[in-house]
Amino acid sequence: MISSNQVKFLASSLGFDACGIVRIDGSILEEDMRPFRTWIAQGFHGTMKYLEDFESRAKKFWENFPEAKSLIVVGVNYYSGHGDAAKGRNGKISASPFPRVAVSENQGRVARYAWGKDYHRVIGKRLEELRNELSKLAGRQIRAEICVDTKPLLERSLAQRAGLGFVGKQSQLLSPKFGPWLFLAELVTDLELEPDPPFVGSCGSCRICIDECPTQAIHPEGGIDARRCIAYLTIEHKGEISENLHSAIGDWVFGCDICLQVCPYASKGKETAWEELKSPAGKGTSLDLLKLFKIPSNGSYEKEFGETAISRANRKQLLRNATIVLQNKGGKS
Ligand code: B12
Repeated sequence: MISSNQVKFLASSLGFDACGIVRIDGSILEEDMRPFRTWIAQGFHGTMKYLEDFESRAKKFWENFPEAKSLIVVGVNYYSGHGDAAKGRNGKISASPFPRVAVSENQGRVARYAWGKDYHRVIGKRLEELRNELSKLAGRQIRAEICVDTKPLLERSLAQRAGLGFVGKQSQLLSPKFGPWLFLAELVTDLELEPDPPFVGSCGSCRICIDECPTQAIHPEGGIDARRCIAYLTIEHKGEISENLHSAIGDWVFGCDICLQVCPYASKGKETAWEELKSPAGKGTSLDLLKLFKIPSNGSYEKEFGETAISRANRKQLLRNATIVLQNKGGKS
């Protein structure tokens, strides 16, 4: 029988920065689903239709894996370099001590999670290695489903249950060791493993992220209205962006990190050992906006950005974002 400590040792030797275990239990999955249901019912998911059938997909997923016993939740530190901090609504740059590096003229800011290679593939590959090593250790082909965003799992709640940190008001999993700069991923396995105690923590009375969000997307009790979130608007939303939100988008051409940067936990950021996730492996901290308009076709766009998470937005969306950022920059000078 494999112990949880053996799993954690293997995960750490493969480079995972955090690892915890959750025992699969219908009642905890149902408990996590309740706030999710309310969130959808309130329409906070905007046009992310794929979240509407999340619950039925989750039901199918568990029905197809009746022998599932444990969830191995891993965290991957993606913090690298100081990058380009951006100011929030009230002018705060960051609670962290990192210096501000301005994004130059004609450049649009990219959220940190997309600086390097696409994390879905990078982490997915390493989880395959973990699965193989666990099979060797178990002396049988274990069943383990890999999840990096791709399965109907509420990853942040699971990470809190696995003891990796707590869900902050900006709805990010905040790790006491890595702050908000942690990707989450899971192996759902048929291994019987000793679970970890859930992490107990909260933001207390801190509301910096709420006050600093330029579009007021964060609710006073925590949680996001995606329809106002710059990350949603620039990545997930396919149509026009309401004009009254344009100026708040500032110079963000893809994603947004303001509610992460201003969080007191942001200062926990330390250089990742995952070279694939650093700027040189991808497109880096910012994009040349004028160059974007010279990309001749969707095919060339895919060639340019296909290996990075930026390709989650299509060419039309990125050009829409670039137009808004150029207007914002023009307005300021
Ligand atoms: C849809 C989605 C989005 C949407 C909606 C975001 C949202 N807040 O839900 C948009 C496009 C806006 C988005 C943006 C970003 N995302 Co996103 N996203 C997802 C995705 C695919 C699903 C999330 C989901 O189900 N949301 C629905 C809501 C209801 O679920 P939830 O917020 O997790 O809520 C649960 C708990 O958090 C808890 N809860 C909710 N609110 C609160 C508040 C408090 C105070 C407490 C205690 C609990 C609590 O109850 C809920 C039910 O269980 C996940 C991957 C996954 N499968 O989980 C990645 C994921 C959440 N995203 C991630 C990242 C990195 C980002 C960005 C930072 C990217 C960027 N820089 O642009 C931003 C951050 C914006 C933000 N502040 O949330 C990471 C977060 C890692 C982490 N450390 O938390 C994830 C986990 C992907 C990954 N595999 O690493 N994302």
